[in-house]
Amino acid sequence: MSLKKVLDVLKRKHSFLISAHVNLEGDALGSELALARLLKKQGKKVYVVNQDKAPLLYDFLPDIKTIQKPTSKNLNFDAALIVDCSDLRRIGLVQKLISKGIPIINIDHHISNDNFGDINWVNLEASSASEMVYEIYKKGGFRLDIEAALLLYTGIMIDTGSFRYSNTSSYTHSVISDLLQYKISVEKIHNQVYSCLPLREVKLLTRLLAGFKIDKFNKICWLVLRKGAIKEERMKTDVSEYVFNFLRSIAGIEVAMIFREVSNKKTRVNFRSNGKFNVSKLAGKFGGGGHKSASGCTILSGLKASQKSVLSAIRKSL
Ligand SMILES: [Mn+2]
Repeated sequence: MSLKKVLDVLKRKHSFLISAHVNLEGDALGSELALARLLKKQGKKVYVVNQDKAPLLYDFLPDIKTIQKPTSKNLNFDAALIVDCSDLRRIGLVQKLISKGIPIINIDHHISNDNFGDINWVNLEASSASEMVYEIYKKGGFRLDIEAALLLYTGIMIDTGSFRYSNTSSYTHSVISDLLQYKISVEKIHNQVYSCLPLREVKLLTRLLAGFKIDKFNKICWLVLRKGAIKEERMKTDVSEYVFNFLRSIAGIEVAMIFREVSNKKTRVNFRSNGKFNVSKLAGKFGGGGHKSASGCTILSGLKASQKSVLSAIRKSL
């Protein structure tokens, strides 16, 4: 079993690079920071390096300030632990820090994972990478503490949409039950993540949402974001979560999407499904990937052409 191999590397090696995907969110952050915490407690040297800055709303997470940018070239480590990534390109610029010969350990739960690691522990049953890091704690005999519990709870909460997506299992709830023994405040975490919007962002959000589109059968809905519609770096929140929550709540909706204009020849598309429709396959048609009910891709065409090709691909398989 690959978890055994992962545990073996964690014990044998002395210094580690840990990274997760670009566009950081709660599961990426929770899993990498909880893993880093475990290793540091064993006296190991750990560098957590991400290409992107964490969204401001995650400032409450323990150890978040220890995350480094991939600028320093002199990081010495003897293994690279990559969490929550379906392929190695997802870590972006952090790739260039990993020299040849350094073993890469792939810890992930995406259906589209391409087994990029020297060791691959890919568990499609896991709700989140954080749930997998929890298993590392348990099977490795490492002791959890309140900080690790908070990190893992946040990661699992984000990836399960607060325990309501189909990836939420009885095991997930048993993990949560254990984490709650560490006296973390569930109410506080939920407020920090979900009730944290500055008024100006709510106003922006309602303005954007007013322009959502829907197909004539009321099954597909989407929002188009022109370049500059959101100054992402100044936002406290990840707008897409709110947009998706809204779009997915329309009765009968099967697929919800956000089209983001990157340039006039490049569009980022994110997909969510309400269960039946497999959006991982859909994203795969455009070179992307993800989960059955949440995925994304980048299309090398403008907003208009991207909408057209995605909509026709959905109609073919609906
Ligand atoms: Mn995840």
